Amino acid sequence: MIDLRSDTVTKPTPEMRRAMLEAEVGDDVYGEDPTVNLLEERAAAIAGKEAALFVPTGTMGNTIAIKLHTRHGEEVICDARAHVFNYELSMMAWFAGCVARPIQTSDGILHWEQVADAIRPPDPHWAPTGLIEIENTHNIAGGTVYPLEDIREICDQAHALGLKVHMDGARIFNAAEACGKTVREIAAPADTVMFCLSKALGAPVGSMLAGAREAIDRARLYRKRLGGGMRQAGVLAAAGLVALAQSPRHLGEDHRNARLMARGLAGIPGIQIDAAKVRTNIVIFDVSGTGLTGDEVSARLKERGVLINRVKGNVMRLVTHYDVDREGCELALAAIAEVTARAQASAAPVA
Ligand code: TLP
Repeated sequence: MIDLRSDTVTKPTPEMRRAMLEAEVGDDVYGEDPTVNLLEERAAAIAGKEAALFVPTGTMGNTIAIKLHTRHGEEVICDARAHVFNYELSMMAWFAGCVARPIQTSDGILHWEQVADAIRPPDPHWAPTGLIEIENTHNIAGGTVYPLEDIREICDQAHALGLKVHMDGARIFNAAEACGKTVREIAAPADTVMFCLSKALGAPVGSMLAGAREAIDRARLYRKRLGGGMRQAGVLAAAGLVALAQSPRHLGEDHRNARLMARGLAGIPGIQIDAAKVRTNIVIFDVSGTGLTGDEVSARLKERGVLINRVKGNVMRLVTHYDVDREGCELALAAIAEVTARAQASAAPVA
C-alpha cells in the first residue's frame, strides 16, 4: 500500500526501534524518567523556550495550551479551518470553557488587521478575547507557511494588549525547512508552541508543548488531569529524541515529492489545484471535475493500492512522508490519472 493519508502513518525507523529498546526509564510522574527529561530539555532548546512537556498527542498539547492562557467564558481567535476548531472534538469548550472566534482566510494565515478586528474587549454583551491561536504549517489550507513578519506582528500587537498567542506547530519543522529559518526563530514570538514528533518527524507517539517555565509547570498538572501522566514513557521519548536528531534533514525530500505530486495533479483533467501554493508536505486538491466524488476516488485508489482520503465534499488531501519515496509518489500519480481517466471515458457520450 502507498499510504498518503497522513504523515501520521509512518512506522518508526530501525534507529528509533533500537533507541526504544535500549532506553533508560523511570517513573515520569515522579519526574524520574531520564529519557523523557532529556527529550524535554532538547525540545525546549530547539523551540527556544524555558521548558517543554512531553504529551501523548498534539491534541492534548493544544488543549493544555488553551487552558493555560484562558479563563472560562473567553474566546479563542483562530483561522476558520484551524485544527483546534475543527478536529479536536471541541476540547477548547470541553476543557477550557472557551468558544472559538473563527476568521475566514484564503490560505490559513491570519494577518494582524483581521485579528485586531475580531478582538473583543470586556463589555456586558460579549465574551472577551482570551487567546490568539495560529497554525503553522496550516494543515487543511495545504501546508501553508506563516511569513515570519506576520507571526511577529500578531504576537507583538497581541502582547501589547495583554493577550497571549499559542502556535499549533504540529508541523513546525516543515515550516522551518520551507522558509529557511530555525524552529526557534519561528516559535520565538509565540508564548507557547506545540509540535508533533509523530507527524513528519516519524516518531511513533508524542508531541511537545514548550513555553515559559511557569506555564509548563502548570501544564504538567493539566496533563495529569487529562490522564496523560505517563510512567516509563522513556521508551517513547527515546524515539522522539531520534526523530528530533535525524528527521528534519529528510523533510526537504518530502516537500519535493509533494511538489511533484502537485504538478502531476495539475496536469490531470478534472482535477483542480494551485500547484504553486504547495511548499511543504500537504497537497489539497478538488476532484469535482472528474465526474467522481472524493469518496469514489478514494475507494478506487484503494483497489489499486493507494490510500488518499477525502477532506470534505470532493476535496482530497495527500501528505508526503519518509515511508513513501519518489517512485511511490509517481505510482500514486499514475493511479490517480488512471482512475479519473476511466471515469471520464465511461461518462463520455457514445458517438
Ligand atoms: N492532524 C491529523 C488529523 O487530525 C487531521 C492529520 O492527519 O493531519 N494540529 C495539527 C495542525 C494537526 O494536523 C494535528 C493532527 C494535530 C494538531 C493533532 O495531533 P494528534 O493527532 O497527535 O492529536
